[in-house]
Amino acid sequence: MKVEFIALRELHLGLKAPFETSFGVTHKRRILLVEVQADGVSGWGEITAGEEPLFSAETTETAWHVVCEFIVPLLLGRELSTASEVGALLAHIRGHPMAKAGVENALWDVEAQQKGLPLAKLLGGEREEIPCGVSLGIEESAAILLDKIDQELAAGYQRIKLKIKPGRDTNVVAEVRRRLPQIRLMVDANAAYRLEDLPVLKQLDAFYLMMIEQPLAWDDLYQHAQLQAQLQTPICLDESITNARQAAAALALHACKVINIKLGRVGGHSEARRIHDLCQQQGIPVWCGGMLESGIGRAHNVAMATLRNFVLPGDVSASQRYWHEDIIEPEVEVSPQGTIHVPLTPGLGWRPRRERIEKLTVRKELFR
Ligand code: OSB
Ligand code: MG
Repeated sequence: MKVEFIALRELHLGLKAPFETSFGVTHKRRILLVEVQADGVSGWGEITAGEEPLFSAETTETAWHVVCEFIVPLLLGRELSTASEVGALLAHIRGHPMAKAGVENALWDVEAQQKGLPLAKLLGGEREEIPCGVSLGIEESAAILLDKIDQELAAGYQRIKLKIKPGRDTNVVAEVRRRLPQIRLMVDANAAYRLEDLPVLKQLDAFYLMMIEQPLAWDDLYQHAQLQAQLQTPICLDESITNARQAAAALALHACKVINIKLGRVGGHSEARRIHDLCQQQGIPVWCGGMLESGIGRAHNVAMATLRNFVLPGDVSASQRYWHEDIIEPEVEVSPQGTIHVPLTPGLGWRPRRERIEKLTVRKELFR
């Protein structure tokens, strides 16, 4: 594959409803799309950086800068035999995994199309459908939240994840558990607690949650290990797992019992697969996280989640939960059984809607 052309686009998509986590409220997404052409084939990737540096250090703006100034010059005009070579070419750039992932993943799409394979197959995925859950933001009241949960369960989703923060945790979870004692339920704190909050976190053990996601600091492993030793509920790490070395350290320290894999957070498909393989060897289940992606990022998530050790329902759900109109066709749909059927066509399996993408684009940079 000779990299002939790279386009970086920023487009704005308003969420159907605001999404609140312990770190803030998101109303609209500033989405960065990477299009890479090699040997006449176009591949697409999405950069999942947030608008503000609240989930991780990256932002839409830092990713734009790093792609244009540092990543494009390394790749443009280069001959690659596989997308898996991109990681080594970018390894000396410290950090910025989301910027790297957007570009690397576009090349995975190119490679899959060139080989006539669905991306899932090229990655070594085995599932024909993937199990889906939903991530629900913090709401004004437990009553509002319960209505949303009812809706999602009726749609077929296999597990419910609730965002929590100090003061909006045990009370809300208790209420949900009272009404719905049987459902597969978990919580995500997005690093809102400290080890001193152990008494509150211990109270959560009473609700037999599947797991508690990222209770402590975004860059911590050691305190999570201390916490896990005192909690019954399995800890799942999200923010802290930025690459396969961190995953190995987390497992060696017993800092978690589950890992959430996000393509952007770990720098793309190659590193995601390394984490997946490591967890599989050590008997640690993984699931695919979400970052309020457009259809492009969502399609990549679906492909990754077909790998064998993605045994738990992820945060990959239907396009229509987020957007009035997505930028791919068809949209990502979820079956009444709470699964997404993996497409069998070459590449991503969902077609980017060029006209709509162009219409939503607020800036673009083209490199030849
Ligand atoms: O921590 O998993 C998270 C969204 C934005 C940033 C971080 C997270 C999330 C979600 C939503 O939980 C997942 C989704 O539905 O895309
Ligand atoms: Mg999370």
